Amino acid sequence: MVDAFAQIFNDDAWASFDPSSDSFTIAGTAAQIMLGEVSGGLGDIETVLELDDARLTFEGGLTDFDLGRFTFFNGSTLWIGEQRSDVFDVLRHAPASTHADNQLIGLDGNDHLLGEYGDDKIDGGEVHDHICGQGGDDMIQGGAGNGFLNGGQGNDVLHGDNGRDNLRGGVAMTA
Ligand SMILES: [Ca+2]
Ligand SMILES: [Ca+2]
Ligand SMILES: [Ca+2]
Repeated sequence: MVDAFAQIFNDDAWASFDPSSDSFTIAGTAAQIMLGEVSGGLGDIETVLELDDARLTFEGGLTDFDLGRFTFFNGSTLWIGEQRSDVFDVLRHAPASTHADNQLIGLDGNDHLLGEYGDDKIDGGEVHDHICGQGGDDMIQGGAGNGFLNGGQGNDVLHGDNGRDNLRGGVAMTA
């Protein structure tokens, strides 16, 4: 959190912090941010949130990341799964974000992830994930393991990564 505060005070153009609610407002969409784990000074895992050249660092890994503390531009949703098989469908689980550019991170487990009309960024993580970007120009990453990736409509970018993947850029599938 020390790093986070230093960054906020140095540059409040991209992120602002509300101490009364202990929450951050990010001046970018959930799909625009880069989120990843790094090892901190004492070998502890930290999560780094980056937007362009600015970054915030938080104690703990992605599964410890408290999503409730963040608000992203245009009502977009950031969602991170557990280390098991998760289902996340933007239309069902984040209906206010169906036209926003969302980011879904499946992590471990056979995840079933569905974007909606926005330009979504979806990363299945490990094992056999089933991902559909639906409308919009989506960025889809299968991660390790056999995946089923479907971009739906729009100019999508699909990365199968390791494993035997089934990639489809064409028409949206029915959920
Ligand atoms: Ca989409
Ligand atoms: Ca997964
Ligand atoms: Ca798409």
